[in-house]
Amino acid sequence: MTLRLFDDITEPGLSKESLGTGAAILHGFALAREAALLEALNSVVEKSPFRHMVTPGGFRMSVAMTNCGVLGWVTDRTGYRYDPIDPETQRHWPQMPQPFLELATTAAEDAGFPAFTPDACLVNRYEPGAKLSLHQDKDERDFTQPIVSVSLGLPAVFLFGGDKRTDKTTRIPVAHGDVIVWGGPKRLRYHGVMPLKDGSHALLGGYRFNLTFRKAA
Ligand code: MD3
Ligand code: FE
Repeated sequence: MTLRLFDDITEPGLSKESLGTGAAILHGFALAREAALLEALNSVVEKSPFRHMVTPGGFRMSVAMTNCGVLGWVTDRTGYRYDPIDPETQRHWPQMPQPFLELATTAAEDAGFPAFTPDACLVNRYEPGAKLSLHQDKDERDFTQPIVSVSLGLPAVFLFGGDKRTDKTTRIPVAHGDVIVWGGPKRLRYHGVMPLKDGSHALLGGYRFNLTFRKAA
């Protein structure tokens, strides 16, 4: 039993939990604008559909991905990069919807990063069994800018590690509507997502979606 003695509760069901200097989980932060977010997510996916990308090593990722914003994160046999063009559609990625941008900047501000200006939003879709192995997010230029992660749909467990791949990890359960801000000394920590368990979410069915907002350029 963990006593959350230092949670900063502003409204019922909304609480901020520190994950150490630079990182915080804002439980339920995305719920107030849930309908607008899901509508915006639909509009992005209509223009740039989910696809399973291939790693430089030739493995098909179990997580399906798309992007919105000026830049999108892509991987293929040639490597990882941020690209202004969706390689599937050969068009620019869809614009970052206003409700996405507002959510990301207000969450960052709440966590102590008042000048966050994301230009990229990677959208991950997990089906049961899909996972993300331990990795660092280091394809961005400016590590003083945080990353904001928004969880939607089925619950999952994040793995939060250290500055080396072999450092011990802690498990962080995340639910629909939770937002996590990773910045400062936590920005380059190893992290991953445990294989998604089966289930059905009332609004999103048998999937988990995660939005990560980044300043890439
Ligand atoms: C910890 N996505 O897309 S962000 C990713 O649930 C990714 O799909 C996760 O990792 C997902 O790259 C959620 C979790 C995250 C992101 C950045 C971090 C954790 C972090 C930076 C430092 C430490
Ligand atoms: Fe990551």
